[in-house]
Amino acid sequence: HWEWQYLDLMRRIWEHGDERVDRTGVGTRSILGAELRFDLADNRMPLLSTKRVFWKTATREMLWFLTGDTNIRSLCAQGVEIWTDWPLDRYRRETGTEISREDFSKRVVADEAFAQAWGDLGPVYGKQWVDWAVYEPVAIEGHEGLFRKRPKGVNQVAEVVASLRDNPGSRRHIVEGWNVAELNAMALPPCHKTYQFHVADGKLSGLLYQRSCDLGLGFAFNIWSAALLVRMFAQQAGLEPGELVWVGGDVHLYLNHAALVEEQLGRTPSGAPRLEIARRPESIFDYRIEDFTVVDYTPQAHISAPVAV
Ligand code: UFP
Repeated sequence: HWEWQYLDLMRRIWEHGDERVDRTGVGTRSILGAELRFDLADNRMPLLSTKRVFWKTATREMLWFLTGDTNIRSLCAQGVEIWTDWPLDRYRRETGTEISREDFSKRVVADEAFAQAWGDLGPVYGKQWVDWAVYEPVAIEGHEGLFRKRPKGVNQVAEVVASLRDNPGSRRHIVEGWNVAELNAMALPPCHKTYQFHVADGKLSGLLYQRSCDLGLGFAFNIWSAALLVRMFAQQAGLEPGELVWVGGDVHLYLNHAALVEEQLGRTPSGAPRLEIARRPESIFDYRIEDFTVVDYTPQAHISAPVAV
């Protein structure tokens, strides 16, 4: 079962990872560099069976990325709170207000001006994926060295769909989130920073390079989302799903995840969940949550663990 790769990696890091103080202050055990491979044939998906993964939440997030939106408002409106802690933190810090996460999220949904002021994450994934800023020189005499921002940036996602169709053999099918000049303006610099696609034999494979991976919590979402992205690109380009390759940079377990690690390493993977996509939308930007159904997913119980912010 593919999931042993994940559990073996978890055991290896827990037992042999370097103990390090990290940005969050929680502390991790960590290694540099890891690779996992998953065969996406027959609509199979890398959905963990050793704990329940809320794939719809991850799917809603992925669809939100594709809209280019960077405000948490539409996520909160759908009950998706995975990004809420960052704006909430800033709001509490800058206003000194004690507000619960629930009330903050409700206010973001109810009050558009409030959402504009406090709900934006900066130029995170969505912005970089579909509207990477481009600056071009303007020629005005006596004002050399002036640049202006093009009204529309680069839509990397649309360009990759086109290049998969027009030039399948290319080695440049890349969607990049790591916009060096804009990192400081982002609530969190991209973790799943680079996607590369590869066409062979009528099949589309994808590689995700994830610079930083919380193996106990983030990974389950990231691997699902990467596979989902490959499936959407494949459908749009008229290709069959091939392989998903996951490459991790700093792969770590938080020291306060001991209970999760122990519980999950005691479980045995089973089953082969599949993702059915109900229709082929006009473009990669037109998928809706109702288009996705997961079948044959019978996971073991969800394991909750604290998130390091
Ligand atoms: N993290 C993930 N996947 C994600 C995401 C965050 O694993 O998609 F957004 C984890 C990795 C790390 C922390 O533990 O969040 C980000 O912290 P840093 O930026 O310091 O690497």
